[in-house]
Amino acid sequence: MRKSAWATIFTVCLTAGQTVGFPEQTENPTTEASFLDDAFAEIDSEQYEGRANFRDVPANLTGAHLYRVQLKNNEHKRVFLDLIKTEQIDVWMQSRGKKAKAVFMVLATNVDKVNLRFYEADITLKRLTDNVQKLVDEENPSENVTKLSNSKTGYALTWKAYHKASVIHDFLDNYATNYKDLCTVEKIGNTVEGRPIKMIKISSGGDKKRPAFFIDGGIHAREWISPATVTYIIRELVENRTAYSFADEVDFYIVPLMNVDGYEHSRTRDRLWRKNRAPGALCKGVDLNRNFGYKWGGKGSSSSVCRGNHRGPSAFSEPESQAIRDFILKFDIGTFKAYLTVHSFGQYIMYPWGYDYITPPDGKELQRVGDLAAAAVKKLTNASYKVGSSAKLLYAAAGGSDDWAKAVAEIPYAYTLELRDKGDYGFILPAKFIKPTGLETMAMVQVVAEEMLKAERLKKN
Ligand code: 0X9
Ligand code: ZN
Repeated sequence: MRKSAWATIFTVCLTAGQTVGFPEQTENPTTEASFLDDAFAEIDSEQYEGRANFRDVPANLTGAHLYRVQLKNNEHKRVFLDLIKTEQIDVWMQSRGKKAKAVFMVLATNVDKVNLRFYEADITLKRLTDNVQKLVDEENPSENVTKLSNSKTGYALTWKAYHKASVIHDFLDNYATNYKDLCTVEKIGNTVEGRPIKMIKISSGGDKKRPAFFIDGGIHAREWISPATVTYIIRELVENRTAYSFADEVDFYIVPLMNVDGYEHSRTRDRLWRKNRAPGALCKGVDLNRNFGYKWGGKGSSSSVCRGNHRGPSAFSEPESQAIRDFILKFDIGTFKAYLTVHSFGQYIMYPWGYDYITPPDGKELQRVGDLAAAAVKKLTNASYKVGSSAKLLYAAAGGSDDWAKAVAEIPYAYTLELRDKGDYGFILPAKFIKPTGLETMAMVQVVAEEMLKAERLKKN
């Protein structure tokens, strides 16, 4: 496999025992706040191997509460950290900074204990629901409700419900058949359980060399809004193509559902499953967003197989992450100019680095384009998205597809999108939000594509 120039430089640097590669801006590492940040980043490391977090046994969500909290000072953070370590709470989302926030779930059996602990520490909680199972039951309309669309479009996929993997894949195949000049579908690999990983290329064709744009969805099984939104983008680029002047200038390569096995597991067995379905005697699954091969094994990634952020035995140990790597590296470095990896939730537009609290040399440009995307969304649907580097906004987590895309595949405009919502429903976002989320994500794609094209034109002139 061909190695990029940067990858070679990194290898040389690392053998020399240094951790350089990019000029980096580091935050003061000695403050109390950063001590706590590192504690959060390392929380899932082997020291805290626990039992309640055995995610192979689906949690009983009946009577489970969901809360939002603001961690206003270090004491708040310490209490919160302790509840994570003792596995009394299951964190769905957390952010850093002065207004550090978290959304977390408490199983029915722990509700009283946890409430008491927060009360003693004088921390106010906002309860979002007292029965997570009810959210799950009401999230997705039945197939009967959506069936009618099939006769109109020729495919069963709708944006009124979350659909099974085969319906998503049939939608791609339908486009390959009905839009032969525009769409091609390729199986770029197989999952651990042998399901196909499908990629759709949307391109006006011909020999013209266009900048390429890669989008991955559904790395994390439970983030259903991701594949739903990415298929919405595909539909826009195909059926509503004339609305986007950039569409003919860019070649799109889109994998709407990377973690096919995990998604199916989340649909049928365990709604909150996150990882792939890699086999394991004790626990299954590797977090595919900790398995990519740049700074693999670093902060915020666990070697413990039962953890939600288990990084796997080695970089790219998993067929799902391998498929993405091998597909992208088949092209010359410089072909891809933009990479979006689509997740939920929290409403963030984030750029590298994720592996540590530092930003790449072109961080200002990534911030500028991110700000433009957030402004476009604000205008369109009034939803607010925060923009920044992912480690600084959320937490440090090494092995993400975004960092790999930026550092190794040398894709300049690499972003992670955390879609809706801000935690009212979290991962269990009702299907009625698919359309507005799709609409605003398309606006982000448009801004990134247009700004990337502008930068290309500037380079040429
Ligand atoms: O933790 C993650 O993988 C992402 N958040 S999520 O809630 N969707 O799981 C954030 C990833 C940001 N990027 C990197 N850390 N590289
Ligand atoms: Zn995710």
